[in-house]
Amino acid sequence: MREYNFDGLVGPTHNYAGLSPGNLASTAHRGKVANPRRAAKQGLRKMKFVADLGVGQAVLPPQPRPAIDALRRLGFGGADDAVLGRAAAADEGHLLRLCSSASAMWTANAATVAPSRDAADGRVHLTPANLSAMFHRALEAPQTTRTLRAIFADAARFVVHDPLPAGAHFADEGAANHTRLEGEAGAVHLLAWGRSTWGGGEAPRVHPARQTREASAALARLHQLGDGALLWQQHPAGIDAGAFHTDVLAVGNGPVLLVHEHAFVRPGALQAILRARVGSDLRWVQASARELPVADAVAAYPFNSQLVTLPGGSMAVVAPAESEANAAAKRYLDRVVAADNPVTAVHYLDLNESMDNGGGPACLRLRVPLTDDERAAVTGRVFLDDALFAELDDWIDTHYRDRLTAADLADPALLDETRAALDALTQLLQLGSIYPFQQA
Ligand code: SUG
Repeated sequence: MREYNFDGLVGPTHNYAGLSPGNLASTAHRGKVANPRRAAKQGLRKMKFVADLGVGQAVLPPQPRPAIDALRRLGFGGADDAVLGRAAAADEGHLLRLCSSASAMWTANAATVAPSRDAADGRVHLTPANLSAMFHRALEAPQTTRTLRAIFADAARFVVHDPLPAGAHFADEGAANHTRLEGEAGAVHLLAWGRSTWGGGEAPRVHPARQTREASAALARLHQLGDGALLWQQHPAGIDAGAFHTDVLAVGNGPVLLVHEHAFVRPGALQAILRARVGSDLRWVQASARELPVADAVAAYPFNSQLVTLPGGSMAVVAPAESEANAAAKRYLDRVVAADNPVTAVHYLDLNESMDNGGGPACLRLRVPLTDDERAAVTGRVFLDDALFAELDDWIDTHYRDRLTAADLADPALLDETRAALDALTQLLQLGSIYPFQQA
């Protein structure tokens, strides 16, 4: 079994609309002029960097935006340009901004995944996240389901479930709240949640908790994890400090967990349970709030790193450049490398366009562990090699603007450009017609 990181290509409508309360970067950068071309290239360069480390790398396509179909369902009628104009005039353009986000780039929120080795039926399980907590993200679920079903089509090896039923009760944010750890004693799926609709646990007071305990429990059932699942609460103080997903304050791989003391409630108890279930090779590397104030962890995102296993068996951290610039975050990552664990290097990458919307290296990828047989059964040309990298780089040059503001979202030319881009992309990735506008 090998891990493949499915990164989301940043879509041509990448912009800063301040859509996510509780995500401090999103709120702070509202109205900033975006550069979609640079954003897409930063993401693509990260994919190449990870692939060049010898780590499995693949790509997921963006979603059609502005979401004309959603705007029509909200009562904006007429031809496409009329829909855009009417939506731009309503609620000071807020509905158009909600329906135009390129947020599908953060594929850690696309789905939750269980490898075939851990599921009772021996298949890879994927459940697209309903993303019910935020309207602009909930729009992603139907297309994510179509896209994953096109790529993981072989029903003997893969099952792509329906997203959990919509609504607050089963609000699900995908793998951003999921960590699979594995050591000498076994594998554990740590499924973290922020609130429970049935009751239990102290809820955050300032910012919304996006994932429910009930959703996490449903994922454990769907993925047939049995005793392999462990449900645990995110620390409400962490959420209130801006850690809207678990992956803002923790990242795990194999027997290693990098974790801030405000990531989970009762960290000592969690560590003891994991040591028993993962094994004595568990490496729990905790940052205290004194060593790394949670505000620095949220601003610099050292935990929103990728923690990857290299071909030789050691591990590397792929961190955002913001973590190198923040003294406390860098000291912590240096300590991780120096401590007794498999981590031997930290690499810092410039992902500023995504970071300013609250998305670091970890947000941009969905981890899919596959056996060689399963990899061979994947549909489409999605695994990154040098040829695909070069073609995607050209594709970005051809189709992306280097400047985008909220006012541009009503431009009918932008809609035409994004459709042309996605149409060309599905051919390049050999995925067939996965978008409704291609079937109309
Ligand atoms: O859902 N930002 C995303 C960031 C997602 C980060 N993902 C993980 N932590 N796994 C969100 O809050 C901001 C869009 C805007 O404001 O324009 C946004 O959707």
